[in-house]
Amino acid sequence: MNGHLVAALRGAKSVFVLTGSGISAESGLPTFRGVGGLWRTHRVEELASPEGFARDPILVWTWYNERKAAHERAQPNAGHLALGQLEMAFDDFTLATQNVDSLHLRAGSRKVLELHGSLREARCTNCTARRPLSAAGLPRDEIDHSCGGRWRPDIVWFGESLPHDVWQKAQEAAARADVILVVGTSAVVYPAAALATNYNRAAFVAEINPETTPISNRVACALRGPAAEVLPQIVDSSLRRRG
Ligand code: BV8
Repeated sequence: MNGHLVAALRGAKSVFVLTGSGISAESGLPTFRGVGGLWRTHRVEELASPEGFARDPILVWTWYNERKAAHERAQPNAGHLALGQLEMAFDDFTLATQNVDSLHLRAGSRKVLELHGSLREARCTNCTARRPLSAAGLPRDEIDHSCGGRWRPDIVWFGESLPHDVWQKAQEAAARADVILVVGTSAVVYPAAALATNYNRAAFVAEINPETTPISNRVACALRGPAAEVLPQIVDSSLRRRG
């Protein structure tokens, strides 16, 4: 295990974690851009954009209903659980996730910022109404809302801003962290990817990812392995005999 990272965590007061779909890969959920990734078999513009939704809301809900059902079948893995443990060891801990699968919450993490929303609810395009999504998502004959708007997934699509308060908190947490863990993200989607290395020159940044990414040359250490294997090792080594 990387001794520098363990030492940095042992001495840290503030920890920030950024996760992407890679941390859920070992829960059986497909990533976006890897082999078999969702963006390899689907067209992003048609499915994860306001224009795509306006053009074909039934296609978009069909896709999100399938993903919602997959989320329900999935279980948090050892990587999610390890981050839940790490959170309990620090008063100042923030986990910002790009994932909409709720697996961090199901793993017991509480200090979670969902940068791109979640698939727990739908919201109306025209009014402030919200409704919970069932395990199967939204019935496709209920897409229209009585106010004249349409129910849409409560997530952030391409070209849409991140929720203001969530984004604010994420920037502040990244800026004050002593250690930043970047787990399971290709670091190509902004502004989320900026949290890894753009807000804090002093933090010890570690990337946990089997592959290299555009930020790999800017991190202090890279652990080239699956999150469900690497994170428990990091957490065990760092929390043992921590003062
Ligand atoms: C914004 C929705 C501006 C939810 C997602 C040109 C035109 C238009 C926009 C842009 C443009 N250029 C740049 C932009 C901005 C755009 C962007 O960044 N585009 C990129 C693709 C170029 N960003 C936006 O549009 C954002 N909004 O900028 O607003 C604005 C400003 C002011 C006013 C108005 C507007 C909104 C971005 C959010 C988009 N929504 N998804 C959903 O459907 O899920 S993005 C989508 O990508 C997911 O949210 C996902 O989380 C995110 C990032 O992907 P990753 O999680 O990193 O997944 P990926 O497959 O890519 O990588 C997985 C990694 O895991 C790999 O590295 C792999 O090696 C690793 N891995 C695999 N197995 C494991 C593992 N790691 C560890 N363990 C393992 N076992």
